Amino acid sequence: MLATAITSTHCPYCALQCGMNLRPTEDGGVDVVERTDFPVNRGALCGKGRTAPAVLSPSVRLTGPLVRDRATGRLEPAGWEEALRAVADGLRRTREAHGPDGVGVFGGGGLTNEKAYALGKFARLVLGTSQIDYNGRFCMSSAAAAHTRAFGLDRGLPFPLEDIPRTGCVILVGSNLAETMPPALRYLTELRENGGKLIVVDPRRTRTAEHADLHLAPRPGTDLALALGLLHLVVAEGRVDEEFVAARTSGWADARAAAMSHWPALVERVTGVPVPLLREAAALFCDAPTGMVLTARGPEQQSKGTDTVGAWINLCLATGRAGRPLSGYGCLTGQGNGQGGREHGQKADQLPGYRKLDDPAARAHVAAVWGVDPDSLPGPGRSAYELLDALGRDVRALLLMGSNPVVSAPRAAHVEERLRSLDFLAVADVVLSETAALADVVLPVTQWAEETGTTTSLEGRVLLRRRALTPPAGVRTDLEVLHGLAGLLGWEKGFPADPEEVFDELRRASAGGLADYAGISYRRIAQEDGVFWPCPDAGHPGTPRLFLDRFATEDGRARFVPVTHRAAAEETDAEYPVVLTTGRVVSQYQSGAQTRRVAELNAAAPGPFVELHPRLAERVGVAEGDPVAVVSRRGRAVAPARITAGIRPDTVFMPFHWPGEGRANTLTNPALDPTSRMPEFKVCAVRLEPARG
Ligand SMILES: Nc1nc2c(c(=O)[nH]1)N[C@H]1C(S)=C(S)[C@@H](COP(=O)(O)OP(=O)(O)OC[C@H]3O[C@@H](n4cnc5c(=O)[nH]c(N)nc54)[C@H](O)[C@@H]3O)O[C@H]1N2
Ligand SMILES: Nc1nc2c(c(=O)[nH]1)N[C@H]1C(S)=C(S)[C@@H](COP(=O)(O)OP(=O)(O)OC[C@H]3O[C@@H](n4cnc5c(=O)[nH]c(N)nc54)[C@H](O)[C@@H]3O)O[C@H]1N2
Ligand code: SF4
Ligand SMILES: [Mo]
Repeated sequence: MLATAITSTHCPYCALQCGMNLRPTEDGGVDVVERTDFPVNRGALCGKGRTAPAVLSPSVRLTGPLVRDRATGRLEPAGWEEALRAVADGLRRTREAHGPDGVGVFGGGGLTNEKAYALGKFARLVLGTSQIDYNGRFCMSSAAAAHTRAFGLDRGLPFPLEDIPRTGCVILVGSNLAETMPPALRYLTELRENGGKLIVVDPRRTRTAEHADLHLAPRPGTDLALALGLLHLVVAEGRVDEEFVAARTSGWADARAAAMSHWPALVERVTGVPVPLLREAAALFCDAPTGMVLTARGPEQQSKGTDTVGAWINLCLATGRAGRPLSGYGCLTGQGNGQGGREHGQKADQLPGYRKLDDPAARAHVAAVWGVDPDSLPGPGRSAYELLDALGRDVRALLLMGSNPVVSAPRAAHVEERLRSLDFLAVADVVLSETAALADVVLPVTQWAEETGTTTSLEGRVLLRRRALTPPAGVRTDLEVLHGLAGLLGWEKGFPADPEEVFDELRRASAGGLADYAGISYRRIAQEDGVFWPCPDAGHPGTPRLFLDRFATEDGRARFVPVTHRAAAEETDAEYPVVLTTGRVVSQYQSGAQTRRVAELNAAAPGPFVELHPRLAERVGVAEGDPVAVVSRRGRAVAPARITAGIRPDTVFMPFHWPGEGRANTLTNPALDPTSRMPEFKVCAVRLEPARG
């Protein structure tokens, strides 16, 4: 059936959740057309959003279930009944043989709120397992942990993006916004047009850094020292906002003492950022009447990511740049539902509404909504990498929905081997991803334009994606998949396939929690350009700006955390003398499962590369385009050299969007942050070799 009218919705990819309109085409598909009424992007889209309908084509997507044939070992087409039964049997058998924790679940921050909620509920009730986590652990978990520690609540941005152009100074730490959220670059260019200052902290002179008043290029993994060095200067130069510190915070004395051991000269030695630039940054930040620090994956994806974000928060608190209009710390969350996906229970330690699984009151509340005994709910499980590492050992079967860890997990060759060692693997995906290709059963699901559901953007704004066209006959929604599996495993009720019904239950489950959605309805979202949580009741206006009166801690004060610098888990040495860092390019998304299937995007970003400085290239003996081997203690990857003076000579950069020989994650170090359990994607030690012949 053909959709007849234009449908207003949001992009399937990143956390900016740009508004777009979908217009039916003659062949039964949709085109993206401009939607100017959504304030966040005002019609602007990046190439990924513009080309998203290409992935709806049956030529690149899954159109029916696949079940692995025992005789041939190949994935063969199967009916839905057979496929769902095979999954239910696989999960049940493992549970019977190894207990409920023998079955694992892995989710994704791209799943809608409804799916994330249903998946967490499915794991805890139907499977009874504690072994659930998701790819958001690899994304913003360090910022989330630091947020909670300092402010008592974790919402990526405590203010809407529209506040950015009106602040006095922004320190943007390890975000390449110009490539990772292109329409949001406008907020930074408007900031500068208004006379505000922009400081970018990135070991590379990125397209984003090109816009900065001041670019600091620290050695990867040294942001903690950098932030402490700036705090040291703020104290030494008498720029602490003593009044704010006394009235709105606790713990300053210890945090101050910890920072004071980070002398500018020492910080220069650790970070490679010259003292005069440190002084200039501190002065720019303190001279402006208001200011913000925004972090993204650069400082967060480190084995000390939580403390690093904590240090940037300390800088904001000491200078009174928090809990006030046009000031504050924020994290630029990444995935389409990176914010909502971390609130509703697919995280190992969590129940809906950002409740804690080990809190008896939280268990009682959610168990009552679910109609079960609180004691029947399992306890907290393992973090994402620890779960992947346990596959084939004590976790023997896995249901995976919305992630492609064969490409995106750290130490990926090991993770791939763990996935292969499972007794049973089921993957729900829209395409045959590298991970789905390893599965015993592949369940093909509908895509963003074919289903309705909510996402929560990086601003904490709950948005509605609407169904714009009818999916192919052979695919089902993730909610239908969970509904079907729950039924086969004895749960006839409790797993509705209708998204609005799931959302209404989510609202009740979240009521009274930190991420309170109780007052948000599909109708309201549609009328109001989205609603910012917390929104406890239908009469509540929603909360675009947090913390203006008090922080979400028990005493209402923000907590300083005393932190000191420490080295990366893996330092360079004679054998591995170069630092590898990893990240993104504008035309590919994440593991590339979706965007590598779009011709226009592949033309723009055809494959992996190793970005390195001319001096390093000369030392290694490679010229532009030559294959270069990057070797770490985990493995070896090969990709063409891309030579640029915009990167530190001691550092190489690889994007992580591709599988195979150029897979960056073959190299990365799974060393985990002790609090957030974030792997160290942004720092490991490597050596380079020419790979000719
Ligand atoms: N095109 C595109 N856009 C995306 C995505 C995508 O895959 N492709 N993914 C989305 C998701 S899920 C996310 S999480 C966001 C990520 O968005 P970003 O965080 O902007 O992306 P990254 O490229 O991972 O890292 C940003 C920058 O960190 C720098 N960096 C590396 N090491 C360090 C370090 O030690 N310190 C500092 N300060 N900087 C460092 C890198 O050079 C890089 O320029 O993007 C979202 N948007
Ligand atoms: N080296 C390195 N590695 C990294 C990072 C880095 O900076 N460097 N960044 C990390 C970060 S921040 C992230 S977020 C992860 C992301 O890495 P992944 O978790 O692999 O993310 P995606 O590639 O988006 O994978 C999503 C998968 O789910 C499918 N999918 C999309 N929508 C749906 C849906 O609605 N339902 C279902 N069932 N499937 C769906 C897609 O087709 C795709 O196969 O990578 C991490 N890995
Ligand atoms: S910036 Fe993000 S949300 Fe906007 S069009 Fe691009 S991928 Fe989609
Ligand atoms: Mo992410």
